[in-house]
Amino acid sequence: MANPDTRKPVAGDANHPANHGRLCVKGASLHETTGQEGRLLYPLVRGRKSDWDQALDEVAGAIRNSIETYGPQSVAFYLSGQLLTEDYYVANKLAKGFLRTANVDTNSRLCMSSAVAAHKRAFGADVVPGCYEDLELADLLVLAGSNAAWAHPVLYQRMKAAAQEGRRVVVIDPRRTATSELADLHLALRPGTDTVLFNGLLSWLFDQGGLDEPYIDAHCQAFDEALVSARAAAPDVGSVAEQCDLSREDVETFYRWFASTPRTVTGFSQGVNQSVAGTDKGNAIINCHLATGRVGKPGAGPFSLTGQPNAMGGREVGGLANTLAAHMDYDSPGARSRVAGFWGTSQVADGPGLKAVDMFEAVHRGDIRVIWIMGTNPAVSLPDSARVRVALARCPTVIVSDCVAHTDTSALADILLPAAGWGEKDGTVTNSERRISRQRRFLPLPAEVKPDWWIISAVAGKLGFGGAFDYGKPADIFREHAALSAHENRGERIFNLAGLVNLTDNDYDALEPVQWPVLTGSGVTDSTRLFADGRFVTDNHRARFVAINTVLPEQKTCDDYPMVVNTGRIRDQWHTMTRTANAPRLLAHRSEPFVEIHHHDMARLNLVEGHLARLTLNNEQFVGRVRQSDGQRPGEVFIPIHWNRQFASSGVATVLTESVTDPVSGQPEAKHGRAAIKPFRASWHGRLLVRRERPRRWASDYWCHVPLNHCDSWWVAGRQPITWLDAMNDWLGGTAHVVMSDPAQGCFRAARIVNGQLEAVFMVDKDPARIPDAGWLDDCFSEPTLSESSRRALLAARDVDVEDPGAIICSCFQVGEHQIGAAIAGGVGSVAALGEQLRCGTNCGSCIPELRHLIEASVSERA
Ligand SMILES: Nc1nc2c(c(=O)[nH]1)N[C@H]1C(S)=C(S)[C@@H](COP(=O)(O)OP(=O)(O)OC[C@H]3O[C@@H](n4cnc5c(=O)[nH]c(N)nc54)[C@H](O)[C@@H]3O)O[C@H]1N2
Ligand SMILES: Nc1nc2c(c(=O)[nH]1)N[C@H]1C(S)=C(S)[C@@H](COP(=O)(O)OP(=O)(O)OC[C@H]3O[C@@H](n4cnc5c(=O)[nH]c(N)nc54)[C@H](O)[C@@H]3O)O[C@H]1N2
Ligand SMILES: [Mo]
Repeated sequence: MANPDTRKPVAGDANHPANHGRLCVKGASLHETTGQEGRLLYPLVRGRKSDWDQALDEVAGAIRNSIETYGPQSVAFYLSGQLLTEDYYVANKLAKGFLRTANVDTNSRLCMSSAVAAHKRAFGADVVPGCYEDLELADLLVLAGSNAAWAHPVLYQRMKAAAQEGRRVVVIDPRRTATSELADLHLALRPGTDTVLFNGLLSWLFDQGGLDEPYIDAHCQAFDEALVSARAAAPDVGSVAEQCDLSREDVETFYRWFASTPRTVTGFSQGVNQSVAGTDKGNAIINCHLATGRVGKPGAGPFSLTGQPNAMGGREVGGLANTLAAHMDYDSPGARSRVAGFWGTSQVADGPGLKAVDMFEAVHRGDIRVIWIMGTNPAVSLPDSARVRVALARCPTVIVSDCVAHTDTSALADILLPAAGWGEKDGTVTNSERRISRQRRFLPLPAEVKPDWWIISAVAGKLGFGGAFDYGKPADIFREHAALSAHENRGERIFNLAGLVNLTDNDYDALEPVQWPVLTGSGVTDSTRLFADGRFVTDNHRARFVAINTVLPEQKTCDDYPMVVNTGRIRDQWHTMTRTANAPRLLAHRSEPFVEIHHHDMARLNLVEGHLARLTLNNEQFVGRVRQSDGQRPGEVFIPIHWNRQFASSGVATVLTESVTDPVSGQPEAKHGRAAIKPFRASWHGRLLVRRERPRRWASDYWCHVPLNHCDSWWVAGRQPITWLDAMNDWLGGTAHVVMSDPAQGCFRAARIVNGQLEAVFMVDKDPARIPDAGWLDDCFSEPTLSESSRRALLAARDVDVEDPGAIICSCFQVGEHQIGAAIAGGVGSVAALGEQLRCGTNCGSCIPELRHLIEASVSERA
């Protein structure tokens, strides 16, 4: 937990072309997560504190022994889009160039690999043709499988601000999201049916004369095959409507708008990529853009919205198992010898390695015996994560480089290496529009912490490859990376940083954000948009239509597991929350795992708002708070991906998503799990607050850890009744001083005060809705001596003289639902007026959809 007051707040860079200085609430809270608390500060070997020399010997020894005994493929690297390009480059080079193992993959496999594969199929290379400005210039913005309001909030603010007269937005997502606020048309399609919708669009464009035939003739190939497949799969609007479970009118409206709007951008994200048909979905979208000649033009193009800070950089260095390096695949002509010559090695891996899901299966089987995981938390994020944990537990040597000490993956590591985190590391990242930005270090490296590139290079040195890994600083690596991209590149490879090869150290430090390709001299081109001239990077320079013959995933639900499980992100948490959970204000929006479900299902299944529900699949379970959401389709639930075993008893979403992958990209299906659902029958619910660093002895069937500003807290619940007076001292870490017990109401409250300071509070109720908010109590923990009035108010859990703000809606200014409700009741009728009165929504803006929703709800209630 951070003390927000001791660190300087973070500000955006007003000159950066991507955000113009705007930050989302996670970015604006970064300073609360950069402390040393919870950090991994020194190497650990089998649980024992170690030093670098010994830890590096252990890593090098394990790799060497495994290669000698079992061959190079027994060693695997699992990398991440959290790494900087320089880190990534060095890891890829060591594994593929010197250890001769092709088993290098990255968490981008779970994220962008379907988009990568779709780009390669259509354009000949993994290229996002457009840029962010296109999302502003578009007259029709289609957002497919993207909740940008929460997942790309800064870009979303740009899209929103750019709404010019007549601009339309279509959101394609099975559930209503914060992003649908922007939608003129929301297509809540049956999950997985995007290929039908876009196949249908292609055949409709043909029927209606909406094709750009000259463009197709001059710049594309294989159109006829694509059209035949589209017509077979989606012959007419009626068939599309039926398969996608949409109304005919809505489908037709979308098709008409698409046909009549030259400036159309289709932004797509995980609702497209994370699917058994992810690559086909991507190509079905790109097909429609090619058919209308809308690629790489201002305000027109398909636009893959990338997730991680540096997913793109990882794609550029070749971190995916099927690529070699610098946008060259193993089978690109001459690639292996070119790369071997450049690196000065004869040990380049022979061919593509195992993709993430298969890689962990090979670990499970015992074929992979050493795995080095850097900057990712696969015990939480891979599908069927229960099996992934078994695989890691079985694996003879698991090496984990992370900046955080306790994660679900580090718990299974034999060797733990302390890596530098944001603010401490130095290098470059690339964003969705191919823009390379410097990330500059401004904090010292704490304790024994080292940057990832240093750790990997040091292991390379121990293995005898020091000459090829003799890097003194990130600039050395970047120049080499740029040089490889330009090496023997006469325009065949569009990823080319020739213009950055000769950067001096000072140039590198001062590097301004720049989009690739970056060519030199007379070859200088404008990299803002690519392919505008209709010349692609396939062999014959024509873009390829792809025939989409996807057989729709058969209904995966069954009598035992009837609910469709959709998983995704929430506004204020990042992935497995190893860092965002350190900022208490980021937990204020949603503090617990939850299940969003339609009220018809709630009624049918006896689920109650605010109580707990239990989702099960095989022997695994997910327990979360029930949230009624009529933006859910009946029969489908949405659960967040962020909670893990460090923060909740049963909050891991991936136990409900099975290891099913896209046949082309290998990307796992993460949006379409299945489960049985029931109320989690608790005889009591509680909230425990404890001053930090105190002994805690308690156990409950359900718990969820919520760090607060001045204390630690847990939501708890139990199936069996407990005699509170007996259990109390254990739970509070000593004698309770203030106690209130009302067994008839199932209500119990206790607090412990030591030397005048609040030490612990426990609140129990059979109805969780009656448990008070912890905000006021949290502040009481900071009082050096608890005042008499606070003491009296302890059991009410709030200062009775001050209004209770309610659940926090605006994280930036900590404005709660009750305050907003009161303002609306008092006549405030717009988001702007709310902002004037309470400041909510005036910083990052990501709560605006919820503010608008509250205003609308109150209007419709009054009506
Ligand atoms: N707050 C926050 N922001 C983040 C992240 C984070 O952890 N937290 N992570 C970053 C990363 S790495 C990524 S990859 C991005 C992801 O960004 P997004 O892809 O926007 O986020 P998700 O919530 O994973 O999924 C998007 C939507 O896909 C919908 N969906 C599910 N099934 C289907 C389907 O069959 N068809 C369609 N069309 N839609 C479907 C879901 O209902 C969901 O609303 O976010 C990035 N930004
Ligand atoms: N069911 C389901 N599963 C999903 C998804 C989904 O939508 N649904 N989304 C998928 C997607 S798109 C993604 S991107 C993944 C994300 O899943 P992960 O990659 O597993 O998630 P993170 O929490 O980002 O893990 C990053 C880890 O790296 C550490 N770290 C941070 N910075 C550094 C650094 O500089 N160096 C090192 N060595 N370590 C660092 C963090 O502490 C953390 O432990 O999850 C995927 N899994
Ligand atoms: Mo991602």
